[in-house]
Amino acid sequence: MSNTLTNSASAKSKPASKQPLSLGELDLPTAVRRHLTVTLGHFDDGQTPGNESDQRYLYRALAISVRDRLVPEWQQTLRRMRESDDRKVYYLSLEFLIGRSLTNAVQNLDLDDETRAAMHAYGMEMEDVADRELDAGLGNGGLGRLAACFLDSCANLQLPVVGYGIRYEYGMFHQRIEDGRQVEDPDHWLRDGNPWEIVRAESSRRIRFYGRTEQYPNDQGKMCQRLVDTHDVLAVPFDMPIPGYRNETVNTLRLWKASTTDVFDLAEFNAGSYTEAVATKNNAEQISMVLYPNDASENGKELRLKQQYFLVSASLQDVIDRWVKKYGEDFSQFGQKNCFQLNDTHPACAVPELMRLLLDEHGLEWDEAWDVTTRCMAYTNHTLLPEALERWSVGLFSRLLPRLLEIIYEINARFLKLVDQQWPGDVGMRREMSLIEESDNPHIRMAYLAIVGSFSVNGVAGLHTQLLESGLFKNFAQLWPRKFNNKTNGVTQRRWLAHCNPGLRDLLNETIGDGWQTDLTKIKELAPLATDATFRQRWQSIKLDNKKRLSELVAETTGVDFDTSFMFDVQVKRIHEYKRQLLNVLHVIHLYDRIQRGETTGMAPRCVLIGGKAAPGYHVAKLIVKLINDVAGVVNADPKCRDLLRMVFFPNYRVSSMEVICPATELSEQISTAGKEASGTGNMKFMMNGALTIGTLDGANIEIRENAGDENFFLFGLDAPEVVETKKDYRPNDIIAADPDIARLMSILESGTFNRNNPGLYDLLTGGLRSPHDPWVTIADLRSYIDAQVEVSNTYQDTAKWNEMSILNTAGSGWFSSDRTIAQYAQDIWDVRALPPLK
Ligand code: B1H
Repeated sequence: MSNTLTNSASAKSKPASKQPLSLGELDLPTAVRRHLTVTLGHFDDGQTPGNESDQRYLYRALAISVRDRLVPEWQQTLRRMRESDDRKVYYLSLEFLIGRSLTNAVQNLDLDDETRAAMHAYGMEMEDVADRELDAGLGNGGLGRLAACFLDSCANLQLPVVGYGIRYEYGMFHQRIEDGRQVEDPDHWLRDGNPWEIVRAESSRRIRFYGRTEQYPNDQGKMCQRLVDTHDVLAVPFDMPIPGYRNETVNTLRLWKASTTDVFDLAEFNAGSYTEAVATKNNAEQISMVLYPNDASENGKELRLKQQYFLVSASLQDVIDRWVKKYGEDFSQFGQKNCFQLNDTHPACAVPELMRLLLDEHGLEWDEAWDVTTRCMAYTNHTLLPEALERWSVGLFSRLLPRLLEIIYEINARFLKLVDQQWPGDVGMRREMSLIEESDNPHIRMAYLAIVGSFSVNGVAGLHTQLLESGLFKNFAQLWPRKFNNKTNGVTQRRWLAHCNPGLRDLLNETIGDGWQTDLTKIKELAPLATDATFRQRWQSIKLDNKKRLSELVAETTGVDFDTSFMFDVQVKRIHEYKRQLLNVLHVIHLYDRIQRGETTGMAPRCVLIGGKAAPGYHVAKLIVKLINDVAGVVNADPKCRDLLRMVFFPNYRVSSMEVICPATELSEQISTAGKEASGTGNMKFMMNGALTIGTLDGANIEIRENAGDENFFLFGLDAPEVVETKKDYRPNDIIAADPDIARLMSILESGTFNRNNPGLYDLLTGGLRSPHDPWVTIADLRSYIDAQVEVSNTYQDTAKWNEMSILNTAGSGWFSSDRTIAQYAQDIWDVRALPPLK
């Protein structure tokens, strides 16, 4: 058989295993055709793929062809990793919100023109084929997307970093709106297969749950601990390539799938209960079945703790196994050569689990093991919200992970001695700082466990880190001031500017060169062009094209007509009370009221878009979704609003929708209660794409304002200390009564304008707004917000001014590249450098 896949000249002289495989060097059209017909067995008549299913085949054939091109560089990078003795980093995260991979790989491999041409042969545009890819939605929101941006930047900087996560069978649920309400459908993203993963069954790990600990004498007669009678689950790794930007580097994201250890249990099989034995398989696989959709609230479910331990144990065993193969049982250098970055407390079991592996499986003494552990763990905190701080019941923990609990108790006992030295006799301090929160139902404080076990603790924006040090972790910051540091979040400009906004990308490349794609500080060279009238014209026309693209998507998904001559005013993010989508709605009701009263002078026409998912069990958030839909319904049906106001709830907001939304946005709503949003990252994507921000002094907004210039940011509301002050004597009803605009909009809302057939529906929301205990002090910020929106309106009508400000926002966004964030992690925390090329 003639083999077109190998280089025939060298095929003669080399043994088969050494023959270079040039599969990736087939020209793209041939590769696609081959995969379509041979790999996927699809009938290819060379005609335009007529239906959706044909297009899905074409997508898959293209994806595999592009993946083939990645494989040689991927293998090279793995060899570079193996051969290097430098320190390596493992990013442990329960979430990686990757989104789509095809277009990212095409861009990073510089295959745009080839791909386009190959698809034209099938009468298809590349974008339409790429649209067939389902998002890998293995995350809730900001925290998961940050992990994905970080991996991109690590590959771009050629850093020796591996991501470790869970291969959820079902990702973030699909959101559908029915009668204005959110309905959740499962997201079976793997149903067509996943061309971006390679299973490595040979590297599976055994994970042990339940059971009990037992003392036994080892070979040297030393008494040791071991776990017996455990229920075991297998962790099977699936690797995904993370391509660097045109730099011959492809890093790895390793995702674990849970599987049964044996096809069936022999004892049970012999006892005749074959079906029961096979059914245990199902049980094991539950662990990686579904992503928990509770952004920013812990839920205490046993399955969630199983997921956390499953990820942590599999990943640590993986790293240790490779260590032992290379360096033997000498762990003295393990801490210097490895670093585990914990993405929030979700993987905080890594601290006691590494201790367990070193003590029980590798025979280290406590002090040695603790020294190694605290040299390689680093913890990132992502939230100050008390309801999101993880605490696990000691009872649950002792059943599921008995040995880990023993180790946590020992860590705590030793830690409390230190507390006693620092604050002699201060029992209050002991109680406050203990890793165990004592009560009838004691709980483990996972954040404290992570702090005690790590050499670095960081927040995700300047204000957030300050608040951690002065509030939540005050005692720990006093004890270990040098552990605490800030790493302001960032986003990758390659996905969030170059890929999603090709019009702007081309304009930037033409005017300042393309260096910004790998060094976003260069984007400041744009600033002088802000006053150039011709440039501003081009800037505006790109925005208009992007608005047309979004407008088509909005029409397709909701039937609402977004007029592209209106201002596009956008708030997309998870639905949460602290993010204050309600404040946005109150402003829309105010505009509606003005329109009803004919008081429209100076009002710039707007299209208001709100999108985001509510946690399925978060009743208030779901009610807010319903209200947004109901207000939109009334506004869009009112002829008086037609020329001034449109509103839409954008369903199933996800990574791939943000790629269409952010380039088209003109006004970015970042309106959380000050002190509540740790950082935000959507705010950065909008800024890069030239949106102006209306926002509070919260999270990274503060740094956005500093970098854009105060005059190019619409600031409103209380700052974090003022929020604390306000809460001491907060009387929203007085504010409402004293302000006619606010009184009117509240009465419109409370009189049932938006819930004609459902009286009382929104009482929970209006009652909350009027409550002196409203934690989000929405009414306190409303006047200031309305006034800032008037400013926005006025500015928008001065097109030249608006464009100038827009350009200055993009020009000021250099700080918000995740390349900068990751360079700081690499320098200050990880102490790692770029991988050297192969010798
Ligand atoms: C953030 C979360 C989060 N903070 C619990 N905390 C979760 C907490 O499934 N859970 O249990 C999931 C997610 N997510 C976000 O992190 C912050 O709210 C944002 O402000 C920040 O930008 C983002 C990335 O740092």
